Amino acid sequence: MKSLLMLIAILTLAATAAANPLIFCDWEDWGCEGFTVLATAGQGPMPIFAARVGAPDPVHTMFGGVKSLRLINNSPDIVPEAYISYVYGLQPGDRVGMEMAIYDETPDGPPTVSIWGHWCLNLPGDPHTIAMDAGGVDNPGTEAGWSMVTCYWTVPDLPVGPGLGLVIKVRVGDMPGDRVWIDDLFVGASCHGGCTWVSPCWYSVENETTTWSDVKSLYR
Ligand SMILES: [Ca+2]
Ligand SMILES: [Ca+2]
Repeated sequence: MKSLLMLIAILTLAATAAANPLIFCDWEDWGCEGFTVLATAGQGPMPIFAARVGAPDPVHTMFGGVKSLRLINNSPDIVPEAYISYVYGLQPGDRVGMEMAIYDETPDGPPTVSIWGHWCLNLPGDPHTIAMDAGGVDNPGTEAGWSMVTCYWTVPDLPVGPGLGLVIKVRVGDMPGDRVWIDDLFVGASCHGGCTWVSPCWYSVENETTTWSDVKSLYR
């Protein structure tokens, strides 16, 4: 929770931001029924098996809920990726922040999990074209079980256009059958020109401002 509040504070304090959105996705029935991930990348027609699951699979319960998202590697030679959020309409210098719960059964070894991003010029229509790698965090968990992971990106000097944005993704390594779980995804951005956010659960539109209080009020 501390890092989440920091995420909000950093994005809110961005000096000339026109909007400070925050979207939330928890893969529960009320917001995400039928939805798992936005897209996948890797080998074959289904490089990751993505499913909304409940007990006995692990579920992150900090904010309530009975479901999480399970990701299983199905890509023999390339580490597959699950795309979980897009933010576009960005400009160089804008910031994007993300916090999410990750369940890694093996913090010191495979299966591995990474939170990664790539910059794209063609969102939302073609999220697979990579204009530039955006980096991320490898194996963020420090102990077996759930870890809250935070990551920030600043838009580099790329051609400005309506499709300039960030694809946030989860990499699941290293072998077919390896699995991780994620839950309770927050994505915020400081957008100088207004931007659009997409997640498997909710869609946010330009200039819509969703605050942490708004999110919490939906779950009382
Ligand atoms: Ca959940
Ligand atoms: Ca691991």
